[in-house]
Amino acid sequence: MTHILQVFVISEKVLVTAALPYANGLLHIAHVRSTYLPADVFSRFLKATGRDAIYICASDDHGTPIEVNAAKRGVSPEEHVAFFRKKQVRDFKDLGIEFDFFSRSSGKVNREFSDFFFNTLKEKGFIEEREVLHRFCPKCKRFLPDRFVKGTCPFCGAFDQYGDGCEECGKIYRPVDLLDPKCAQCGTVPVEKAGKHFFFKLSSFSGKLKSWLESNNALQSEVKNYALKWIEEGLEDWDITRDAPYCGFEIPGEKDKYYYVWFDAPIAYFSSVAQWAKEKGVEFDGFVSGDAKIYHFIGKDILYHHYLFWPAMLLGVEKFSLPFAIPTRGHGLLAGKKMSKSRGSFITVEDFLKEFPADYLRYYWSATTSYSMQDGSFFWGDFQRRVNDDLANTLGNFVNRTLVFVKNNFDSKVPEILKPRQLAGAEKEFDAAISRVAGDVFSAMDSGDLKKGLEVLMDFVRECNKYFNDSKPWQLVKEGKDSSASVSVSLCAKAVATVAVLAFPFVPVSSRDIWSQLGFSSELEKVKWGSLKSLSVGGLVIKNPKPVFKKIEDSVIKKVSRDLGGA
Ligand code: B3M
Ligand code: ZN
Repeated sequence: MTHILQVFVISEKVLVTAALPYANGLLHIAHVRSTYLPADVFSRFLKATGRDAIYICASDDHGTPIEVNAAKRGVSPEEHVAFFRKKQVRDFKDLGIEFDFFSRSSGKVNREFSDFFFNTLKEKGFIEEREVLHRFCPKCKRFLPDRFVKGTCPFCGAFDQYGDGCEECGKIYRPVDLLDPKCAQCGTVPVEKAGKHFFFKLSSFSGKLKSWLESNNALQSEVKNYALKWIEEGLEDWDITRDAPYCGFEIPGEKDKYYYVWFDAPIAYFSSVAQWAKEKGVEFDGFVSGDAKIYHFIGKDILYHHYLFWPAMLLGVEKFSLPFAIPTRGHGLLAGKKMSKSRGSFITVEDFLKEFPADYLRYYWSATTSYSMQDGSFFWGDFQRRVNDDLANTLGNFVNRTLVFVKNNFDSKVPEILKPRQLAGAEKEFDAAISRVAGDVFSAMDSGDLKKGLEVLMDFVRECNKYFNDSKPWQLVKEGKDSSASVSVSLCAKAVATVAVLAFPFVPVSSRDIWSQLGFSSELEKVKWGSLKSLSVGGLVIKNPKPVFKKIEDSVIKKVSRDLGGA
């Protein structure tokens, strides 16, 4: 196991990405759970533990739904994308999701990268032209790609599935494979038409993908098994072409043919890094090739694309590193139901943040989302309980009682341990616990288990409260035992500082508040976990202590569950 102090001196380059949100609607809180929040927590953690990490994302500006929705709104796809992109950027900012760079998949650099991938794969014989049948709606007078045709899954028989893949069994297939097809817009039974398309020869990568999956221990075995099963069942070559009208990049040298959105979207991970590197004046290669560690955070509905298509493209191009890990989490549900716009059951980030601070949502999802494909529900009652019990009564309470005690008994100045002396008994144990906690949280989080990391931290906070109760500093003061009182209080203050540093990836705004109430003027985000051992709090002059978290009243929960939905 790597020790935290060793990590502090390594400066490996790490690229963290989050699945690109379609610029085609408002972000809802389920998106936050599976992808943006864990990636944000993890990249904050990496930076705080001495890694040279960047967190990159972009808007996904392509695909048929964007083209159709833009037409419905009577605007151009560019205007449509710009409208939603702007709102998403605002929501991310309000949530404290801090990208180093947020690009767009429709940008010039991504077009260049996409053409590079296409041309390279074609030259190497991994892309070939084929004459295939497509579904065409005679009433809407258009080809029916992906989500524009609905029918029965050819693999598992699930009804009412889209043309690009099955939500029940997770398999990806072509619209033409779907049984009992109907145009998703008008319900007409489509006809078949022949046309020329480009195919990426995914099937020729089966062996290489298999050995990559099997040899990579940082991939979750649960997810890996899905991908391996699909390889075993036989991979189909992948149609990467879409016909006009389509919102995407036109394929060079072709007319009315576009790259399928899933071809250029993952490429935007790298083209965004290139733009970031150019703006920063740093080297691009180090984050995408050689020893670079690449983490792609995704929701489980897009694992086929990330565990098979994208690595195969990389294996074909032979220029970049393959993903080190692809942290995959399950869906966020609203009281047991899938949050989705089409089903009308979702809470937007915008609406949520009108009612509660971002840290409350960050805490709730971090505390309830396991590092697995398991779905998890948002429940208002559970949310209220966790905010009130964990944040207000446990974390907030420990911070506040410590600071108030310093204010009232030590003239707002955190005491130095009066007479330097050996710590003994409970003092010694608590001091050891303070020194240990960073390493324990580190071990959990470094393996990707952010929920476990938070649990370890919250257990420590409970231990802090217990120490405060048991050491009874108020009684020590009353009895004139100043030396013991100052030991107890300075240990608690050190624990408060440690908690602020370790909680920062999860609840950054609240952690900053704690840090500054404690009297630090330095920037919390610059504090490395490896420096915690030498952190000194003696002599800090605390600010007027205020509760960091507010409890949520029952009446508020009643109101929001009525207004925003859920249970
Ligand atoms: N734009 C969003 C999704 O399917 C899609 C992700 C692209 S990641 C390269 O969740
Ligand atoms: Zn199916």
